[in-house]
This record gives sequence, C-alpha cells and structure tokens, in this order.
Amino acid sequence: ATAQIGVTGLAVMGSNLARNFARHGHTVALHNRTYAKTKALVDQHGHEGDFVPAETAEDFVASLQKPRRIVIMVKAGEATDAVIDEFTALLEPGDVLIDGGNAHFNDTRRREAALRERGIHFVGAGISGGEEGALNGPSIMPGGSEESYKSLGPLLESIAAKAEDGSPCCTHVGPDGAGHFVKMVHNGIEYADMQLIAEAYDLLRSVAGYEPGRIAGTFREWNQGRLDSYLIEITAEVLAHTDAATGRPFVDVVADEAEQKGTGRWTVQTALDLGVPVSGIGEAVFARSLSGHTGLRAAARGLSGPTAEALTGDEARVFADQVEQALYASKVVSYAQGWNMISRASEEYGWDINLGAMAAIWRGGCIIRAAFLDRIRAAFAADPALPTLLADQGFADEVGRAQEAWRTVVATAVRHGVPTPGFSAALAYYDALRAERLPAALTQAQRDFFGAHTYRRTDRPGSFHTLWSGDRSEQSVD
Ligand code: NBP
Repeated sequence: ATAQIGVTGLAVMGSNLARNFARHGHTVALHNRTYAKTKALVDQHGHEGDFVPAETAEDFVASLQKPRRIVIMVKAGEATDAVIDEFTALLEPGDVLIDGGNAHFNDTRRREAALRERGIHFVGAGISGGEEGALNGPSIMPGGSEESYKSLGPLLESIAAKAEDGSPCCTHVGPDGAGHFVKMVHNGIEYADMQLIAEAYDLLRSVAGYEPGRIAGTFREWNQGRLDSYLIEITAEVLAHTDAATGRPFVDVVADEAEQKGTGRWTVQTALDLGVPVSGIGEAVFARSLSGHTGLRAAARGLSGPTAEALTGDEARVFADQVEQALYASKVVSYAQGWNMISRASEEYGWDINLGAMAAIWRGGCIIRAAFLDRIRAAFAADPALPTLLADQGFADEVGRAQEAWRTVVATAVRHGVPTPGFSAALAYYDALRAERLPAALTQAQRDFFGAHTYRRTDRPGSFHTLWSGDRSEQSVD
C-alpha cells in the first residue's frame, strides 16, 4: 500500500483533482466504474506524478495507506450512494470517505450518521471552482469530524487555491453536512452576484445607451476598484467578445434564457425552511426561471411600457457611476443575507461555523472570489458575533454613501421600464432592516382579526386578542 489518497470517479472533476494531488507530490490511487477512464488518465497524464491505477474497488482499497482516504467524485445522488455502499464494505474503522460532489447537505447528514455507526469518517466536502479549479486549486469546504480533518486537512490544503496572503482556501467547516451547506450558500451567492451584474449591464445598455464594447470597458474599470472580482472580470471578457459567424456582439447572439442546475433553488428552499430572508438569491433564481418562460414572455410582449429616452453625454456617464454604487450596495446586502443564512443554520444544526473563515476560504479558487471577501473576513475578525454585515461600520458607511445613487438607479430603472429585481429587493431589504416601525403591525392585527392569532403590544408585556366580531374589547391571552 503506497497511495496517500485515492480518487474514485474519474470524469472531468475527479481526473483534475487526482492530477492536482499528484502534482503536489502525493501518490494517488485511481479508480473508476469503467476502467477505460482510469487507463486514459494514466496514458495522458501519468508523467505528471505518481499514480496507482486499479481495475477493481478491492485493488484500489488495497493500494491505500491506512487510515485510507478516498475522494468520491461521481454524479451526485444515487450514484454517490451506490459508491458509498460499495466502499463501506471494504473499509475499516478510522478510514475516511470524502464526497466531493455537489450533494445536498441533508443527504450528507444522513450518510455521515450511517457511516459513523461503522466507525468510518464521512466527509462531505464542497469543492468550488469548476474544472479549472479542480486542476489548479479549488476552494474546498470539508465538513465531517474534527478527527478526520487531522489526517485529511493537510492533503486538501496542499491542493487548494491560495489567497493573496498565502493561506489555503480550505478549512474544516463543521460537523456532518456543514461543508456541503456552505458550498450550497456559496452557489446561491454566486447566483445573486450574477443577477446583479446582469442588471448593471442591462441598465448601462438600455438607460445609459452604451454598446457592449463600451460596457466591457466600464466593467474593466470597475474591476480596478472595490468590485474587483472574477465574475466582473469574465463579464468584461464576455461583453468584449464578437461572434465570429455574424460579427455581432456575442451577448446579442446568445438566447436570453438562463438555465440552472439546482443549487440556487436548494439555497432558497432551505432558506424558506430556516426562515431567513435571502431575497437577493431568491430574485436571482426567479429571474432565471422567468427568462426560460418563453411562452409567457411571447404572450406579454405587446404590453405597454414607458417611453423614456436613453441618456446621453455627461448624464449617461454620471448614471454609469451611480450604477457602480448601486451594484456595490446591493452586493453588500446579498452577502449579508448569505452570511445570515450560514449563521442561522450553524445555530440550528449546532455546527459552530467560523463565519469569518468562510470569507477567508472564498478569497481564491471559487467563482465568487473577490477582493471584497477579505473585507468580510476582516469584519468578522473585528467582531465574531457581528449580527449582519450591515452592522460593520465600514460597510455601513460605504452603503450609506452609496444609497442616494442606489435609490436614483432603482427609480430610473422603474421609469425606463428596465427590470431590476436584484437591485430593488436589496434596497427594500436595507430599508426594512433600518426601519423604526414596519407595517408588520398591521399584518399581525389582520391575523388577529380573521384568525384570533393574538398580538403583542408595544406598551406592556403579554399576548392579546381583540373581540373583532363582538364589542371589540381586548382580552389578555395566556
Ligand atoms: P459527472 O457528474 O458527469 O459524473 C460522472 C462520473 O460518475 C463518472 O466517473 C461515472 O463513471 C460515475 N458514475 C455514475 Br454517472 N454513476 C455511477 C455509479 N452508479 N457507480 C459508480 N460510478 C458512477 O462528473 P463530473 O462533472 O466530473 O462531476 C463529479 C461531481 O462533482 C458531481 O457531483 C458534480 O456535481 C460535482 N461538481 C462538478 C463541477 C463541474 O464543474 N463539473 C464543479 C463542482 C462540483 P463511468 O465513467 O463509469 O460512467
């Protein structure tokens, strides 16, 4: 037994992870249901490091040093359960089985509990960064027992992306499903970021009257400042790209229907269960759904809208600057919501997640990597119990300075009939959070009226019900 780590499931993600391990000096055992993929990997990349290919699961397990560490990179769902069953029979107490696929965190909790009974450590590890990240350095979010991280952590940290300060983008997130949970929220935040960027583009195009090439330049400028991030960078590249077949801007020849694989939807479904408002992610998921309803959209195409003219000259330039401010403020709100969700789940499931550490490991390797995340890390370093990012003085000041522009942008979008669900929902959340009094008082009174659901008063303790259908006197309810 010579291999320090094994990878089973050698499609694009598994192959790239295996090569990443090997390039970092680890001896890597290889296995795939269909041996041809294992053989192809060794034939093409065998020279990159030490690989131990195996045709059978038994030979694969036998080639691993104890405690054995096996990364499963197969299609999420039933395939993962099948592979877990196959390997559980071959492993011993103390061995570590890692699921690096995109599993739902509840599946991970179920699998972890079942394997724990047999003394096997099951680690649900979120891995972000796509194919390129898997090969050159992903952001890795492992859950599972602390004990498993002792033997697994150094291996994972060696292949993870490195932040600018050199620290690895990998840390032990928390027990059982914590790793896959934060990976899910990461993807949800990614949806929200992409939606906000899309709205900024739409406004620059439809209100400021900019062409895609010019918008690419604007995004490149923004990428020099506080919005510096991978997603802004690739936005500029996409917008600058010309379609070879037609000579038109590439963005104009792509069908305007955004698809989704499901992690955004999972985030919103879970947020509803936890009672955490993640309106930014919700609007992003709904915006993608709406884009795909081509029949509905065709039926509504004749509806009337405003006739506002595009801005020109200095007015357009001023507006573009305001859009940067609205984008930044909305982004702060959407990250605040995402972190709220992680914090709430950490309490609910007893995960004790270090909130600042999540920002630290997303600084590199993953799709939402950005300079901004170091600010979030610093905010939690200054106050680990920060109830919302908006309570951090630095963020509060920045959003406060941006709010006039943010309101102007949302109002202008409404006047021009440009949909900005992300910007608008973020602003509504900001205004609701900071409100002295919410109209929820009226909502609760209505609930008491039709359903005797009772209410609390602002001037004294207790629960009360008004006899709405009687003499409207107030009763104290225990
Ligand atoms: P796929 O998700 O396409 O899965 C293909 C692999 O699963 C092959 O190795 C295949 O073996 C194996 N497999 C299947 Br399908 N059913 C199996 C079964 N019943 N028993 C054993 N093996 C089975 O591969 P991928 O795109 O590399 O993704 C791997 C995981 O990583 C997924 O969970 C994915 O969600 C996650 N992920 C992907 C990305 C990405 O950018 N693609 C990013 C982050 C995470 P075979 O060769 O014998 O058919």
